[in-house]
Parts: sequence; structure tokens; C-alpha cells
Amino acid sequence: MATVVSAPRGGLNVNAIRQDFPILRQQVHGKPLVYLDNAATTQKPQAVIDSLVHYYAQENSNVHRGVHELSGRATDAYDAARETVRRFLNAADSREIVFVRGTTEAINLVAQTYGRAHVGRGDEIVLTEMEHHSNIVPWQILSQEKGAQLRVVPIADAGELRLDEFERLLTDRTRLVCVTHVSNVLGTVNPVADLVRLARSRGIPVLIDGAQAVAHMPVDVEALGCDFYAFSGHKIFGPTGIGVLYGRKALLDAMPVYQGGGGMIGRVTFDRTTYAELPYKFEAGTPHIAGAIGLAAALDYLTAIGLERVAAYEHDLLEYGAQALSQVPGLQLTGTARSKASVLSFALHDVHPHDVGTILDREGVAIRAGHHCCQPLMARLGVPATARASLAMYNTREEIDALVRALQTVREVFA
Ligand code: C6P
Repeated sequence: MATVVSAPRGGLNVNAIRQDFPILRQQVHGKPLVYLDNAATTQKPQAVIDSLVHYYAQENSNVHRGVHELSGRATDAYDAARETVRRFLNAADSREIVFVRGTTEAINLVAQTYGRAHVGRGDEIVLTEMEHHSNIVPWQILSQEKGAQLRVVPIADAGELRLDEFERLLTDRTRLVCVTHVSNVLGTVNPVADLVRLARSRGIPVLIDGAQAVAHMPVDVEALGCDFYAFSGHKIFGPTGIGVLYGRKALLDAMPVYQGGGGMIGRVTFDRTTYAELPYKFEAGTPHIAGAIGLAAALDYLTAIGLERVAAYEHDLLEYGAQALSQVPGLQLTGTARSKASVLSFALHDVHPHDVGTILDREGVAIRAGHHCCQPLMARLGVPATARASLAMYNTREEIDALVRALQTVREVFA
């Protein structure tokens, strides 16, 4: 049983929050689990687990199809989940919320619909050097098909975007800007509101990859003014296999459909098909009903805690972590932007990050080691991989201390 104790800091009662996450109570290799791989996926609170059990035990049915009681209940719960997401993002209209499998599918949807309709030969799509493969490859596929080009905004050594270069790369050929809100490797929080303002003042729409942002800070798509915002349920304490594409209604309305099938149609004949209204025209087939319900439970749970308080708590914890890690002899932090969230990437002497991760695991400490699906960023940093500890609101200073102790073990093994 983990005996992690932490006084309430930043107005967050972390001990109480930890009690809500049953998986955190276990031991790994005989040591209390210290879970620091939250950028890969977060753990699930009991409220989310209960919502899934309740759905399958009491309500399971298909949505928008049946006339019977259970189908009505499932449909109500699914529709309510969409409204919960709308509120969470402060979108103007629940028709702007499309359920997808995750961030990856959300971005592919935009590339294959908005992108195919608006990007042509000689056009340009602006990305950044710190993008995840999910925000590179869909644009590369589109560009290759259309004869368009990717223009990449470089980063400075601390891991901050070069804003001068960003502005320089916005031209009359730019059709879309695609940028991550928070880097999964560097932790950099990009100034997305400024980027949106700069792009939209030139009439260029902006897609924000919010995969690493939504669990760590309040997000208001109306205030940001972005055109698309994508995130994954599993990185915000919800189930895997469910995610969200927010899209500005006028754009979604005008976009061609994505996948064809049941649920997305108005009327079908062998000659032609008309399509359903938003958001259903983008949700072909039986959706991940339980996933949407579980995601809504996660958002309700997080909202009750308060994202402002989560952000303040995690900021304190990240500073503590950066300070503690910088005391480890031979450890080099990667990503030292002024505005950072949740991620501590590092190298330890010349020990391979996979060896670091494996030895930490024997100490009960779960981190991720690898290229984190950011190979172009690794090339920019001149490394094949990093070791990465990533935080969530249930982590504590005591867990950071356990990470530092485990890193001493790594040093002893490789001494
Ligand atoms: N990053 C990580 O360990 P999906 O797989 O669709 O839920 O999320 C993709 C994705 C998109 N953008 C960013 C910024 C991300 O960090 C991720 C997922 C995980 O860093 C798995 S590689």
C-alpha cells in the first residue's frame, strides 16, 4: 500500500484526491507505485470507473436508433456527455463538439475534410518543431496528395517557439496553422492565444492540439478564438478510445463528411446520399457511447476540483521537481521554457533513457523513455530519446523525492 503523504498545497487536498484513484494504492516490484507517466495516459478516478459500470449494467443500448426505454436512456446520457464537453471547453454550441477516438483521429478528421477542401498545390501548412507525430503525419499525407508544403516554426534552445519565425512563416499561401498547446516532451506551454490572434488577423484558421493541456489548465475555446481544438479522453482521467474535436460551427458546417456509414446520413439512395446535421455528420457508425459517458464523468470530476487550483498545484510541484532533479549529479533537463506544464524530460550522463526507465521501474517509479512520438523534435535536440517524468494533480512532492532516490540507484548501477 502506498504511504504517500502530502499536506494540502495550492488549495488542493491531494490526499483526498489520491483516495479516488484505486490504482494508485498498489505496489509494483514490492515498492509503492509512483506513477509519473501521465502524459502517456492518466489514471481513472472511481467516479469514472463507476460511470462505466453503471452504463453497462443499467443503460447499455445503441443511441439515436431504438424506440425502447434503454435506447432512450443511453441516448440521453450520450447527448448529456456532449453538453458536458461543451461546457468544459466553453464552446458556444454543443454541435461544435464531435466525438472521435482521440486527438489523433480529431486531427486526421480535419486534415481529410477541411484540409482536402482548402489545401491545394503550392499552399502551405504551418506546424512547429515540437509537434507530436499526430500533428505532423496527417498534414504530410495531405500535402503529398495535394502538392502542398509543410512550413515548420523552429524552437529556441530552452524549448520556446520562435515567435519571430512564426510570423515570418505566415504568408498568403498559408492555409492552416497547427500547433500544440503544451509539448509532451518539453512541457512548453505555447502562447496559443497570441498565435491565434496573429494567424486569424491574416485570415488563417488555427488548429490546437490540446492533448497535453486539458488536464492541467482551464481551456476556453471561445476566449482562445481557435478554429479547431483536439484532445483525448484518456489523458484527462477518462477512458481510452474517446476524444473530442471542437470545431467552429461555420467551418464544420461547410466541411465535407469524413467517414461514411450509419448515423451520419439524412437519406440514402443508390444515386445519392444526404448527410445528417452537425455533429452527427462526422460520427459514422455506433459511437463509443460508454467512452463519452466516462469522459463526461471525468470532466465533471475535474471541474469539481477546479482547474485553476490544479494548475496552481501542479505549477508548484513542477518547480519543486525541476529543482530536485537539477540537484542530481549528471542530470540534464530538456525543456526549460518560462511557461511550462507537467513535463520533466531529462538525460542522465550517458545512460540510455530506456535503462533509466527500466531501473526506475524496479524501484516502483513509472516514467516513459523514448522519442515520445516526436522524432523531428529529437533530431532538433540532437538526442535519440529522453527519459520523461510527467505529472498529474494526484502526484506529490514525496513522489518526486522517490524519483530522485531511484535516480541515485541508476547512478550507482552505472557508476
Ligand atoms: N502523447 C505521450 O506519451 P492519442 O494517442 O490520439 O491519444 O494522442 C496523441 C497525441 C497528440 N498530441 C500530443 C501533444 C500528444 O502528447 C499525444 C500523445 C503520448 O506523449 C503518447 S505518444
